[in-house]
Amino acid sequence: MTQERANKTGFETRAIHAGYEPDAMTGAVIPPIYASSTYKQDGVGGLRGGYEYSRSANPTRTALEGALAAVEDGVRGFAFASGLAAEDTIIRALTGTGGHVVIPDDAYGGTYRLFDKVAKVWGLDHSPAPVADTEAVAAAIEPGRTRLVWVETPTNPMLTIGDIEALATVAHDAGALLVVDNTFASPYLQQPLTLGADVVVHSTTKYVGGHSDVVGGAVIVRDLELAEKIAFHQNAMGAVAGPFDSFLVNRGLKTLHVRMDRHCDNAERVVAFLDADPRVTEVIYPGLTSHPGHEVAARQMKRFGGMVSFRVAGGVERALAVCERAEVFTLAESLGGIESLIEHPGRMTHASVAGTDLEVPDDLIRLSVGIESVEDLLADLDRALG
Ligand code: P1T
Repeated sequence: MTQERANKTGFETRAIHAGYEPDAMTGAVIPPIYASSTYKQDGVGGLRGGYEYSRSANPTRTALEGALAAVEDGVRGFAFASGLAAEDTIIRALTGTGGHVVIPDDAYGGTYRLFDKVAKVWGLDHSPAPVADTEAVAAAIEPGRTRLVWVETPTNPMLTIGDIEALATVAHDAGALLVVDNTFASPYLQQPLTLGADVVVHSTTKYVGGHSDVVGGAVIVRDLELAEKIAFHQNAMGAVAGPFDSFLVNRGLKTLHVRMDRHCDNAERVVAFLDADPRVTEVIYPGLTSHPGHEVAARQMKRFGGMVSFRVAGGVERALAVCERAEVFTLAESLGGIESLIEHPGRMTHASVAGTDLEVPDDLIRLSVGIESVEDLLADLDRALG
């Protein structure tokens, strides 16, 4: 299928066909792993297909980048060595010293660390604000100085929902850009660029890769001016996804929709189980009508995702014991893979935000609900809760 045609198809068709047409010479249906750092030139500057050196462009990465742009409805996608490498590139490409960014007061601990311990040293200030409260985000913006409004929705790990359309309006009114970390939703459930965001970032390590076998990141933008800036910095800074990793992430993306539907099915069953259990004091899931962001989530997401957070009676000791007793849920950081994971954010993924505005409750447990038999997941949680 031509790319022009692929880009006009449904989500599932784009996930499978966008970014690559069967190789002209061999007919290879899937993008080959081009393990070549450099490319023969037909005379000085005579590049074949624009390929010169694999930091600048590599055909396996190009295929992935085309697919990423297509599934997020952007003009161009970029693949990076990790989610944090993607974030760092956005920060450097779209802000400057003396600038300011509004960040979520609930976000992946590593994202906060990047702003607070790295970008700040180079002269970029930040103000944390609650993404669910558009007015509070607006109040944190410093017109003329704020370059980016950065949000996660749902957030990690509290699953707070921000109204992307409304946040885009307040960012744009102040001359800032809206960046949405779409890692938790995945492009199948939510497409922030279609709601007014300017930049989407992913840790493709998670749902896009989907198999816990690769670390990667992505940036997708809605206009060509932003694409130029990101492209320049991707090449100038060099934190690119290698061809083997690009292959794995692209392979994962092709089944995102089927995996994601099962993640959602299983998460809904897990939520119903936990919600009815007296050993659990609070279940946090945007699909619950009691969740404060439920209506916004229902408007901007196709379904509510595979991430579930909950709090237990008995405080931190009980929370740690539940994490340690689980067997089908593996005790590990990360999320979005086919296997179920359980973790204690306060001591694990969010240890770096202890003592800050982003600190998380110590009786909180985060689940990445996988696609195993749901009965096994429920029995495991029942046993782990003790
Ligand atoms: O780990 P890396 O691929 O560099 O991605 C960083 C990142 C960015 N954004 C969000 C929302 C994330 O959740 C992450 C990584 N998160 C974990 C490793 C975790 O267990 O929460």
